Amino acid sequence: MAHEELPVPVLSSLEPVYGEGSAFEEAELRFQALKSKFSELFGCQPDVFARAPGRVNLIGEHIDYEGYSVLPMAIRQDMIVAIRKRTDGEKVLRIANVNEKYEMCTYPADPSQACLCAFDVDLKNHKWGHYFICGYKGFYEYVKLKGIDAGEPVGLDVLVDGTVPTGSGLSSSAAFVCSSTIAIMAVFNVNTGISKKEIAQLTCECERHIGTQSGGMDQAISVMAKSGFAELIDFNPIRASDVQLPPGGTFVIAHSLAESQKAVTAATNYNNRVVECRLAAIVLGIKLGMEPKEVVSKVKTLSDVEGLCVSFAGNHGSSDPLVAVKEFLNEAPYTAEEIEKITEEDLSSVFRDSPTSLDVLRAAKHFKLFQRAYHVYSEAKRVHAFRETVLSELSDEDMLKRLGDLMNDSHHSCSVLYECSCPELEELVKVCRDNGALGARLTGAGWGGCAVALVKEKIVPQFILDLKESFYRSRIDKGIINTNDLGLYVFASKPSSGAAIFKF
Ligand code: NG1
Ligand code: MG
Repeated sequence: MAHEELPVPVLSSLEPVYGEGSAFEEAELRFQALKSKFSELFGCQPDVFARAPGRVNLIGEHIDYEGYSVLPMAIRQDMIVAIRKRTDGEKVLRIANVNEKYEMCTYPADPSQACLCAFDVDLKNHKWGHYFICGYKGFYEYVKLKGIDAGEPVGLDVLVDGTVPTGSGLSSSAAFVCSSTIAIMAVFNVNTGISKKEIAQLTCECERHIGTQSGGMDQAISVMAKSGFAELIDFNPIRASDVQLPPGGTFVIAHSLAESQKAVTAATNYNNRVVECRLAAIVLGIKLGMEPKEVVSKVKTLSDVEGLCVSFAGNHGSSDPLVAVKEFLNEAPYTAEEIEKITEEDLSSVFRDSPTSLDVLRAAKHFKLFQRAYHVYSEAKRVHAFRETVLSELSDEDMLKRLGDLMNDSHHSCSVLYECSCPELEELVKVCRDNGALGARLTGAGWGGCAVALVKEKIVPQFILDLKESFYRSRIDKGIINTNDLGLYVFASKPSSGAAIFKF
């Protein structure tokens, strides 16, 4: 357990990963199709396959990068990467997709040239293949750091098959980065003796090459998930503890049909919130007695100053960081100048080592420190309340009700304090609740993508039908989606298994 490695099943035994029945049959067909498409494209068989699942986050949004625990589960939708080393001496990476919507991308095999302008994210040049290159660059950084000899870079042929909808908050990006990284490790025979935890850490760093200042939730759950369990994921160091969900409840995932392109909107959305949280932590640290110079170099996240907040609140008869937030942060948004008076340093100098943060400073007019910090500290508590509820002696009925309430509170906080919802998600969450969900919330980064609803198992089929009528019908009539594709946009989900390497 302490040093668990990735499973490496043989291709003829997909059951441990995909389960039995229709999921298994579907997976067999996908692997067969992938193999024949691979030979058609590249004239030979792949050396190895790797798969990594997407995830739904049940609770704990936008707090992983602040160092707080989150509670996701892996879903059955995944990315499979087929890969082989080229034997023709061509030092080129060819990355193709079974879905012809994605054109083949090529990159030089030299990792220092495999252009991915992480620090100059060129929006017009954002190509889907970049996510593979995240894994590729990260792999070479890793072997260099560890002194592992992976040999001279060689050309690679890669074919990808993904079933995680993109831009949906279900972490297609992490599924892609994880499956790519693992496939690369496997094709270079560098996957033994490395723990899942280490791979989770590595893949998280890999994905940052795309230019988002991600926390590690998505990669951790994709790599460490176990079938049948959600996981409480802790950070610094990464750890996963199984969470058995109560019987009688099912999580239904529904797409708002607003696509969130996180890599493209990073400066105003995702990275903006990471910067606001850092600023809130710095201001709190100073207000709570740290020297401005010291705080800027030491405080990276809100969890770094929680200790100070709690001792302050403790003096006031409470052990709650929210007390310090209310006392020391203004509800009105801060300008950069107001913050600089407190930090006694220019913000451009505070963030000089982070080009993506400097992009945020250029794009932002003001910073909502109170709201972001209040969300993070309260959401961190809700994650623990969720876990405690699951472990409690409550009846199944009361337990499900309490979990639903926590999910609703989480959504409210995401929507009002963190402002990462959007009109389509607001409508969808309301429709879910109106149709009997015990709780519903946006999941993942937000600004589009999916909602997750907790629904009593016995009403799930009716709930999905109702959602189809009250949310999707008008969109079908307008031609936004096709009736036949509805199953891709709304489905019940069970906790699925994590990443694996498949050999012949
Ligand atoms: P999605 O929804 O997959 O873009 C992102 C981050 C997570 C986490 C959530 C918000 C990446 C790869 N993932 O997820 O780490 O911060 O938002 O809770 O950036
Ligand atoms: Mg993502």
